[in-house]
Amino acid sequence: MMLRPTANAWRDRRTLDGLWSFAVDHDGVGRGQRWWEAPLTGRTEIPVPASYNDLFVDDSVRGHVGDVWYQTSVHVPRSWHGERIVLRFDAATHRAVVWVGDTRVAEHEGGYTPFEADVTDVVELGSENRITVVVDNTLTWESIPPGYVEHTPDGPRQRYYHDFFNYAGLHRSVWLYTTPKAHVSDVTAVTGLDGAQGTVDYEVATAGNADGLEVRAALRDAEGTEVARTTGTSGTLVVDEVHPWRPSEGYLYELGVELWDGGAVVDAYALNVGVRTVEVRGTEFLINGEPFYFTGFGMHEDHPVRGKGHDDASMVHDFALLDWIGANSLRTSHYPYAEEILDHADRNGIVVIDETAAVGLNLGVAGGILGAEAKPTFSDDTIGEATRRTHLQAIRELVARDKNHPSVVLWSIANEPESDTEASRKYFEPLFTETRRLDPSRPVGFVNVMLAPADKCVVTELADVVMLNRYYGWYVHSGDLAAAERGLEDELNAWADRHDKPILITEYGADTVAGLHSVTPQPWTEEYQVDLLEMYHRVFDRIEAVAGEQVWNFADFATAAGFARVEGNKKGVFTRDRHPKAGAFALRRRWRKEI
Ligand code: BDP
Repeated sequence: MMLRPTANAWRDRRTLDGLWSFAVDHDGVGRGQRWWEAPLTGRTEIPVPASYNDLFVDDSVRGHVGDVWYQTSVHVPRSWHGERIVLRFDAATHRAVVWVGDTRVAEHEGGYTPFEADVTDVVELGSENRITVVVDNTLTWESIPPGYVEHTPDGPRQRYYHDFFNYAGLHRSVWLYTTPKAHVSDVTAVTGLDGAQGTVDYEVATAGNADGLEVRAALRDAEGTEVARTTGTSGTLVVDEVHPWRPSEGYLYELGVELWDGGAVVDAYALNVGVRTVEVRGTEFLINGEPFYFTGFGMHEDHPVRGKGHDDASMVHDFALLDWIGANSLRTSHYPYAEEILDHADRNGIVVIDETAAVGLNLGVAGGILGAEAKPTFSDDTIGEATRRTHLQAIRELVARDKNHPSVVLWSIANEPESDTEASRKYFEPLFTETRRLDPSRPVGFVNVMLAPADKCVVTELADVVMLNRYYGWYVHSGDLAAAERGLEDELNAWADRHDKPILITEYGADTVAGLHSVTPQPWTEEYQVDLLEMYHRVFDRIEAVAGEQVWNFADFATAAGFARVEGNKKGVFTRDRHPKAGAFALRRRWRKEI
């Protein structure tokens, strides 16, 4: 529904990234006192994009629960007169309200998908415009991910059921951009392959009195040569001798869409398209009709100092490490990542499992481990109808944003929810139905937790693939890899017997403190991480239905404080600053087949 801002002969854009004013609303008074009506007092400066938590050496900011305020001012050029002007946030975690001057222009729930406001009639052309955003990081029973606030004698504390730090703020870019009044508002491209012939089925939505205008679509190859053209708001572009998008080879065409009024183009938008197919057949996951075996990681958007703030330098480096280690895929655990990352995956042929922020919908044992109170998962007082509405909206926004990325081959609608109760099945059934309705072209799955094995899980039968996170040798049979190997193999065989579906191992791994060594099998050492990974690989290679392995995690990452976490989760095969542990070399040997 929401095309990314672009600049061409008909459109313009400017980023609002940089230093903004910032105020933490410790007493929760900003909304009542209408802080958007004046310059923020205190005037701390903050970089956008970044999480605010780790920037200031102040635990009351790091652990703040509630509102923080961002403010900047932007000059809107006079030359934009007559255009439609839009203010867009690539993400505000977890919810935000936006004002331009004194006018409230946008409000959004959900920390990892974009939102925007048409501000054409609000901005003053040829002058400075004040933009104020209040960002609320509170997790509730109505948010995705869920959580609750505990009121303690020392103030409010955010509790949650997922294992990564609740970073918040403006994590991604902010844009002011224009489109013509009559404009292309959405493009959907679904590709097909038939021998050497490729097809691009496209659909264009228009807005702003565009009825009666003609839509023209053309496809150009990577050299810029036009290979197909047609007219109409929807249609099929056919490419002979197509160059498909393939894992490890991100060949892209450009789909150019133009809006014509009589003899003139009035708007144009260009989209990268990779021609590929995805299909699940029996226990095989097929890309372009060929069996694909996933190698790679569950990742996190997580870095020192800026937390979940997107940064191109880190992205390029992380992809270079994926290439070095021989990974062909990643999962956007446990929330939609910045769109820049999907673009980069498209171009580099990295296959993506695209996940919603529905993590921690499991308030039993898992909650206990993470330091939040164990409660019934699905109930009127916890995860209920309101949560599901937010979850549905998160799925809609994810599919709308990412539907055109060739790298995205599978939707993951939740990570490790409760899935062994009637209530869980009732909760998830409509979510699967809606995801398939929104995008019939991709398989849909969810990630199963160890507490719901094959004979107990009642949600996996709704999914196209089996996705499993398993911790034999870590949370169970700790330090005993022989017992772990038997446990893992028995369990995977049980899954393979019950479901005729590909099994993707979406998590396996061991916490490892870089530099810790032992000649006997000791959890937390580098040797143990290597031994554990190699044990899993032996088992995977013995079970035909296993169609992929993604290690938990690519790199160490920040979590809430807890007795099982050493300055965060240490299951990375790279440290948080991206130095390899021994496990990284072991994976490289396997995945690159180099001795
Ligand atoms: C799984 C979760 C992941 C955790 C991991 C762990 O999916 O987010 O970080 O376990 O415990 O339960 O390391």
